[in-house]
Amino acid sequence: MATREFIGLEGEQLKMAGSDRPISETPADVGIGEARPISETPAVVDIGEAGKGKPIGQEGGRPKIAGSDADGPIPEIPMVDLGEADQEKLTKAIHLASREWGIFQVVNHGIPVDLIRRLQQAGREFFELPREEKEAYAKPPNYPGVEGYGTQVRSDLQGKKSWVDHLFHKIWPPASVNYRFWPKNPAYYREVNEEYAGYIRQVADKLFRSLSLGLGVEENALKEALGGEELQYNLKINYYPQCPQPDLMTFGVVAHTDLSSLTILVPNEVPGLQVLKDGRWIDAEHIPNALIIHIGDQIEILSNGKYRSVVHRTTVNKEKVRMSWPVFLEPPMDLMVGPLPQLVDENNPPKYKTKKFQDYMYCKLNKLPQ
Ligand SMILES: O=C(O)CCC(=O)C(=O)O
Ligand SMILES: [Fe+2]
Repeated sequence: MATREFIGLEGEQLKMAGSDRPISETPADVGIGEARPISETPAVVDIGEAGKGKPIGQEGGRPKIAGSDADGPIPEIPMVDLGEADQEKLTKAIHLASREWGIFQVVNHGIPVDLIRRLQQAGREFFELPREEKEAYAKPPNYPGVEGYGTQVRSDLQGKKSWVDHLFHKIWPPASVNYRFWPKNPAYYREVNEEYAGYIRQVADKLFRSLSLGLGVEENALKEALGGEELQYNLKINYYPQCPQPDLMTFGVVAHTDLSSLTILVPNEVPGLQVLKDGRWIDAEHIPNALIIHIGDQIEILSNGKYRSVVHRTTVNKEKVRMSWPVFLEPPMDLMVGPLPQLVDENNPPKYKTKKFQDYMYCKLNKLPQ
C-alpha cells in the first residue's frame, strides 16, 4: 500500500486564510498551527465561494470573499525576466512580486527547454506505470521524512476530496540523496534529474541574491540563513489524474502555504494552480517554459513579514491529466530559522519566533500553534 498521510508535505493546508497578518499576530483560530483549509476557518474570514473551488472551465464568475474589495480588473501573477542584466531592475521586480504577491513566473531562467521537456517526459512515464510498480517506491512506514510515492486519489481530507498522486525525493545536496526513491524506470530518469538539479541551483542562487538585495541586506544573507550549501532540494512530482466527476469539494491540493523557503515549480500545459490575492482566487496563466516561484513560510519568517508566503491550491480537470514538478528549497532540519537580525530593531520587533525548522514543520503538520 502506498502511504496516504500526505497531500505532500507542502500541500498541507493553510496558514493565514487570506489575512495579511503575520503568523505570530494571527488569532488562535487561524494561526499557521491551526492549519485549517480556508473554507473551514469559521468567523475569521468568510470566504464564501472562494473556498469551494470550481473546476476550471466551470466557473460562473470569479469567486469573491464576502466583504472584501474584490471587484475590478483581474490582476495577473507578475512575470520576471531572470535574464535581466541590470541587477537593480531585477531586484526591484523580484522584491515587488514577493512583497505584493508571494508568487511570480520567471522567463529567461537559463534551464534548457529540452531538459524541462525530458524531465516532464520521465515523470510522466513513471506515473503511467502500473500501480504495483510505483508502489515499490512508497514511503516505508517508519521512514523519517516524506520521500517516496504516495496517493491521495479518492481519499477524503476533512470533507474535501484530494485528487493527486505524488512522488517525493531529494535531488541535492548529494549527501541527502537516497536513490531508493528515484524511479529506475524510465532508465533516463536519474540522468535527467541530476542535470536538472544543477540548473535549478543556479536559478535558486539568483533568486536568493535578488531577494536579499531587495531587503537591503548583503546578497548572500538569505541563502546563508537557510544553511548555505546545506540547503535541501526536495523534488515533488504531482500527478492529478482526470477527475470524472469534479465537484465543489474536490481539489488537487487544498489551500495552503508551502513550508519551504522558496518553491521552484514547472507545470505541464494543463491549468489548475490558483493563488489567493486580495480575497480572490487568481488562475495562474500557463506561460510555456516559464518557472513558477512561490515564496514559502521560511522566507516570510526571515524577511520578518516583508515577503509573503502565498496561499495557493489546485483544481482538478475532467478531461486532462495535470502534472507539476515543484522543488522545495528547505533548510536543514536542525537549523534555527527566525527573522534576520539585520531587519529587527526596537522599531521593528520580530514578528515570528526563531526555532528549528523541524520544530516549525512539526507544529505545522500537526496543527499546533507555532
Ligand atoms: O501543482 C501545483 O501547481 C501546485 C502544487 C502544490 O502547491 C504543492 O505541491 O505544494
Ligand atoms: Fe504548494
